Amino acid sequence: MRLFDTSRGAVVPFDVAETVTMYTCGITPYDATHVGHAATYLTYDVLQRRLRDRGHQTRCVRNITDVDDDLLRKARELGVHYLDLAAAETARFDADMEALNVIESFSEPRATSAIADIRGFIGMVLDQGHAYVAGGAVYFDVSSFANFGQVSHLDRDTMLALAAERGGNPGDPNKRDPLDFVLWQPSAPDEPAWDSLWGPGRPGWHIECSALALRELGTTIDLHGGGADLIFPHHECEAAQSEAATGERFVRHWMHQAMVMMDGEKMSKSLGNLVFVSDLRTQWDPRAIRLGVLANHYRTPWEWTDATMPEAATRLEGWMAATTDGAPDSAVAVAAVRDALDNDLDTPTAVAAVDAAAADGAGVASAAALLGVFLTGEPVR
Ligand code: 5CA
Ligand code: ZN
Repeated sequence: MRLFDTSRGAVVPFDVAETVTMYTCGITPYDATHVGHAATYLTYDVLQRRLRDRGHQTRCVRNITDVDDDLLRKARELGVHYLDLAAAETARFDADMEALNVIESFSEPRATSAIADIRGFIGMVLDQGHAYVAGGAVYFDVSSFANFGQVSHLDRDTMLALAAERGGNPGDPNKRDPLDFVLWQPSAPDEPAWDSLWGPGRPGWHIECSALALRELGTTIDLHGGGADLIFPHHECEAAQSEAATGERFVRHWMHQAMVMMDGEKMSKSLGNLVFVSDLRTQWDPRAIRLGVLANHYRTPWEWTDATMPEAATRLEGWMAATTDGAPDSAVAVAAVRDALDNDLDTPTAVAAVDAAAADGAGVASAAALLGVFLTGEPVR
């Protein structure tokens, strides 16, 4: 199997042992799940299905960011406890993932479950001389880590611009370098705070994923995923602090889902150009939602339009119509889907192969199942 690796910038062999360890960045539960989130989790779902088909076991951890600036702001606006908001939105997310038949995570740990792990992890980074304490906060010292840039390969100006845009607060006067990032920070008066050696506070964003990956999967993981919007700063910072803490390689393979767009911009909660999975589910078969996403390649940004769902529903009908009692199940389509998925998870080619077999009147239940679309019998999760 070959997959594009963000860090190496090329499609490379994905060589793994029998058990494959994966970590994908999960949701910040302050609003409902949109199609962009769903695309990310469907991509790692299809990857896991093919790995299992190839005889591997997969362990995919997906965190829940249940303490964070956006979540705290929304809870404040609504006048509810942030953990109540997080629990309600996590339950909606779980229902969406179940409807889309996304394989259950190996574990789904919440950031607030990891405060002790995070404090210990920050201690490791400090002990190794890669962090400093200033103003009740702990910062990662980017100048101490020669490999900063190993994931994103961005130049310093681009890093600074992205850090400013994505909550990195480069103007913080306590920082020695504007690219330094926070591992622990003092909480505002109405925010949750936990005791620590550096004063009461809460974790920085990146640290939860490093601490949880280490706790749940160990020092080095086979594959780390998430949307391409996380390459910098989130994944770059994760890699730096994890390798600074353990002295070992953090991730063997970085795989990123390109952005799903709407009206020419990244689909996002903050811009409001979004389509919620829970709304789509009231109108469409969830298998068609899955097909609407998988008709696009994970590495190319694509636009969600009004035509996406009708096209996907027509496709699903065609597959179902071909898969009637007595129609032979197409072995050609199964082989073509496997080949396409092994070639950098080329789901559009896989979907087209199933279309072709169905158009010839062959049954496509086995081929569709490789994509997580169950035309007959009970769905497998
Ligand atoms: N909790 C953090 C990660 S630790 C976070 O980014 N949460 S999120 O709710 O904003 O996004 C959840 C996942 O969906 C992330 O992997 C993110 O990269 C991905 N994502 C967000 N928007 C899109 C989009 N428009 N297209 C594809 N993936 C997206
Ligand atoms: Zn993350």
